[in-house]
Amino acid sequence: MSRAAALRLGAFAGALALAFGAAYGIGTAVDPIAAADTPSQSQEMGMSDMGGHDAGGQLPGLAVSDAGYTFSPATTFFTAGTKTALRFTITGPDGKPVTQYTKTHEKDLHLIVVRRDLSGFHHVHPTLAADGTWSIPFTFTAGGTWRMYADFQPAGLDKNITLGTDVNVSGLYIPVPLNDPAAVTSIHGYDVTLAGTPVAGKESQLTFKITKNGKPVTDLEPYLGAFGHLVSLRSGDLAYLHNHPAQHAEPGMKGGPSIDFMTTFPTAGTYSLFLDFQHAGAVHTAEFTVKVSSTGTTIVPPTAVPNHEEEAHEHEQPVR
Ligand SMILES: [Cu+2]
Repeated sequence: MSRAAALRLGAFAGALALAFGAAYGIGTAVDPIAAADTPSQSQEMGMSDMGGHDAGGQLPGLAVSDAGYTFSPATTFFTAGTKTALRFTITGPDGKPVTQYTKTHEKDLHLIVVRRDLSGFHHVHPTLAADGTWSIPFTFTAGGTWRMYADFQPAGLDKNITLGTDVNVSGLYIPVPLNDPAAVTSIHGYDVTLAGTPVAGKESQLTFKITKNGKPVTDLEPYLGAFGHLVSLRSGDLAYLHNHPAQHAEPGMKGGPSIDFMTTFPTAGTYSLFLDFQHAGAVHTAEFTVKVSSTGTTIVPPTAVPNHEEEAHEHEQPVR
């Protein structure tokens, strides 16, 4: 909106330049540009309104406002490396902050924060104040345009909503390319393999298997009502996919080494998958790049224990 305002201001300045241009002998080049920009921007907005010609209609996470609910951050400007508070409200159809939620995956609201190049993924759970303000201390690790997703279900609504907004973080920005698609990734000494045959537009099962030092991990701890929590984001527009764990987990249960999810990738394309799992009291996030085709591509996990040296070379991401 402020950009549209700036555009209008630009057009106004252009008109002024036109009015006084003759007297001051300055060009009028600004004006045609502003005039040309205005219709192209409204066309663009019209396109995004039609949005969901993907299978399944408008995908979650692409809109800041949907079904009468709006994601309203207190600010969208931050500085990298500075501890700050992420503060926002979800306003309802009555224009007031929502204060009552139905828990999904054991929480009233899940906040996902990731830079638009799909690096720096965080999945956190802010605190709700009585007035409907959500907040959580947070430090953006680097500059760039980041995206925040609020994944929640308002009380009284029979469906889950995921809204997204971009935020601007000043600081050093070096874009990070996605990892190549691979069936194994490593995080904090755990090796996680992925198996499945994702097909665009069809529900398919994804199976993650977790090992440590070559041994299957059989005492995964429940995390958010399951033995893992999976977020998938589509590369290109950062659409947000819901993934449903095939098994439920109660406190005290032990799981692993395999965790299954049912996922529908709406279209062919490249997706980033972020699997959160809990073991020995700590939550770890394994990242995968998955290419999805309309005919189905089988992801074959390696049969042997991963070669750590080769992996470090290929993925450049293990943190040990
Ligand atoms: Cu969550």
